[in-house]
Amino acid sequence: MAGSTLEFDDFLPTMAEKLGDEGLMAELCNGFRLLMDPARGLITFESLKRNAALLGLAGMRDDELRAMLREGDIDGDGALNEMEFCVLMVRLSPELMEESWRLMDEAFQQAVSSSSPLF
Ligand SMILES: [Ca+2]
Repeated sequence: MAGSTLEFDDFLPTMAEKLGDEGLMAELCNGFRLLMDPARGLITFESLKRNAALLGLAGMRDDELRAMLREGDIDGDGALNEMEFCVLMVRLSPELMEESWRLMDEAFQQAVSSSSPLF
């Protein structure tokens, strides 16, 4: 890595808030550098697993991460290059967002309907 000292842990969530969906798509493509294995310049299963939390994917299981790699791997080398990653992010992100909204909504409905003492 060519000496970038940006604090990505702090940077990414703030960025997501500020940019909204379309801006986030563009930045997700830039997320390639966060997720790649610096030694290979590719996103591998190991580098994806290590860094998935940066993209809000911390809850994904190993088989889901593998499926994601397989899905994005256009040239079949078992890893994602920058172009493959960008295409995959743009394709997957609406689904991921939809899914997290659905889960949040479900959790909320459950909390309300079980008349949790928290409410
Ligand atoms: Ca590939």
